[in-house]
Amino acid sequence: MAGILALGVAPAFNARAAATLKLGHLGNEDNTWHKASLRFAEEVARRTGGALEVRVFPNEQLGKETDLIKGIQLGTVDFTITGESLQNWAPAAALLAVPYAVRDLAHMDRVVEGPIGQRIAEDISGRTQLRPLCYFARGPRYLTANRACPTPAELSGLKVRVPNVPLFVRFWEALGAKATPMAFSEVFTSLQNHTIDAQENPLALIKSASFSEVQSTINRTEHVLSWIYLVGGTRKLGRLPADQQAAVMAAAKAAQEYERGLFLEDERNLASELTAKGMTFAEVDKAAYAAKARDAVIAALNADIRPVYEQIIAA
Ligand code: 2Q2
Repeated sequence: MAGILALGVAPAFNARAAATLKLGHLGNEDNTWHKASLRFAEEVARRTGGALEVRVFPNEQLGKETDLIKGIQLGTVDFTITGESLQNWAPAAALLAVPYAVRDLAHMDRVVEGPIGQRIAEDISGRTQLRPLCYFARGPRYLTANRACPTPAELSGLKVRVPNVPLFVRFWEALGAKATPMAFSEVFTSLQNHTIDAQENPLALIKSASFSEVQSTINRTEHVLSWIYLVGGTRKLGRLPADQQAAVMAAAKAAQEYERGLFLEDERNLASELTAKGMTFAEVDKAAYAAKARDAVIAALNADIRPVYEQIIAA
């Protein structure tokens, strides 16, 4: 038997062997992004009869968000979860996360699933070689700090970490803060050693990253409502047989539906869970935040995407 395997059967066996694809993201194991990624991997395996295996790496283990984007372009990583950081390659990706543009979840779904979302996704695919496969809704972003910031006046000189998103830098600078771009995996330690004073994120990431240990106050800024894409490398995906490509797309849709259930459940509980961990919610004058940053936000959008911003507001 050993001889037969060595001579004739091995190639056939190889042809059936699983190809392994890698998915890296910044959330930890408790985050819905991770759970949805695991579901995506299961669905891909099931729908390809095990021919494709997706390995999932949380916590920026496989690289920081920007490195993962570059890794997909180079072909060393296959999938990640990303959004407005893609504005460094595709200006339209800024439209995912314009401060005070998307009003609620229904508005977000209309935008993403309609022609505006299609235009954004096409711009991303065309300019980055990353193809959006499905999207996950996110809760509003809140400013956390060790004090209440009811109006922009309290932000003067405050060192606020932002992701590598030029639009966010402009927004926080317009509000008077010192915006500091930094990878997500460095935020906890930087808050702990006071390299930065504050950060801003949806409650889900505030909780899963344990920011309650280093930040006392969640300011109800709710300044950005955005979604995020599960993306795959256009080139690598394009080389898969058509049935496997279809399986990956179907698996992504299944992961999206699964994540939405987890997201809604999370949103119901996050505020009380964070309060139980000792964080305090502080009211803010959102209109004052929005008004002070409005001109800077519009100026930060490229002229050719400004009309799309107007369409988002009107949608
Ligand atoms: O704070 C973070 O790093 C995330 O919430 C980012 O907003 C998010 O990953 C974006 O950088 C998406 O491109």
